Amino acid sequence: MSNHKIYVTRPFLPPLEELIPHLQQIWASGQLTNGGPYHQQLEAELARYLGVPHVALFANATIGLVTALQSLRITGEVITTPYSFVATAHSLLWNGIKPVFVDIDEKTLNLDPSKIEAAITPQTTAILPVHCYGHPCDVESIQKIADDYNLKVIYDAAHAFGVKTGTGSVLNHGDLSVLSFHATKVFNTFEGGAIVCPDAKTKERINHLKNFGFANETTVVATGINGKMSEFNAALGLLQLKYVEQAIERRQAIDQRYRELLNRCPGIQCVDGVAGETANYAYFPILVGSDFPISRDALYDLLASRGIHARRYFYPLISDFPMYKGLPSAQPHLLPVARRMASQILCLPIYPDLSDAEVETIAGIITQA
Ligand code: T4K
Repeated sequence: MSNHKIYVTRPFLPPLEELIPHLQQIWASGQLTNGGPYHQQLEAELARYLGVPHVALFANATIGLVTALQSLRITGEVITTPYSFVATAHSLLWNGIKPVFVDIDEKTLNLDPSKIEAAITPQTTAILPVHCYGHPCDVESIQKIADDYNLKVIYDAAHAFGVKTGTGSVLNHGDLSVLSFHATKVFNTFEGGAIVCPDAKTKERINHLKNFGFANETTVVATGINGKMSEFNAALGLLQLKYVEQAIERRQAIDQRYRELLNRCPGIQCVDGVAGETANYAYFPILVGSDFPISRDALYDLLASRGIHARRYFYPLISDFPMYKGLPSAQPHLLPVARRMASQILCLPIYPDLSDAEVETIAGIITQA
């Protein structure tokens, strides 16, 4: 294993020979994009699999987020988390919206609902929470605040493919949810994403927005973008869907093995899911505490020196990047929990092809550090 590199993730791929007939079909039809048959089929099958009313496919989640905000005419200020991938906040700036960062909960690492109200101003129009690592936000508390203040809720559900709570798919909460099907995700179409929509009318509006704003051949109803998914990506998605349960089961086994090996390691805390959650095991985050013999960054370097490329998702905080750090809500003292988590977090490799022996090696390096 010494010269074999292990990354934080490796994409799941279906058998190549299963893709060939679909490529032949695409070649024969000449329909490469713009809502072709594979696109329509994947939208229908995903809605069924995920247990959601409607799915609008996208080229990636970032354009999905930008479009979701545009479709609800969100303006002014939006409350969001600093502890996420930078695309979350970028989607606000792309719409000319001011992000207002609110601290996270130390257990779930998601937006802390008890801190949202204090950040609401007359300019606030929406909340953009993230189901970080796929673990559900406190959706009930967030909805209560949104109802009280008449705010929209758009979930960045990039990590939350297939995640359920006691009431079904976590994607059914809020006004819209946005999924990512990037290569690094539990379900991938190489690049891709989707907006989960509550009704056909909303989906129709979103379909216009992702197709330059065209409502028909001659009518443009909005400043839309090109956010469409191609037939290639959609055909691949249909194949991936056949294997996704199997891939999640393998992830679950890896998660369990890491926990057995690391749970009693002083200074290491495995981030837990939320009670009642059906998880997708998208990530395996650990917190490296001050009682661990070496720092988080020293552990990251130690693993890297052994060919294991863990990742510090999410460090630095979004609020520390140059285009955000001048915002009043980005001041470090306002975000103490997010700051502490960003300094302790390390996401360990987890993906279906990771072997038990590799998991044991990784855990061994950590416990012996
Ligand atoms: N919101 C949230 C909360 C997100 O986490 C993301 C994306 C988005 C929105 C936006 O979604 P998209 O617009 O991308 O659909 C990666 C991904 O590029 C990004 O999609 C993801 N979140 C983020 C958490 O992780 P990087 O810069 O860490 O990727 P990279 O290229 O370093 O890949 C990580 C490891 O994965 C590599 O070391 C090796 C492996 N890998 C990666 C790729 C791309 C492969 O084995 N094969 C591959 O093709 O951002």
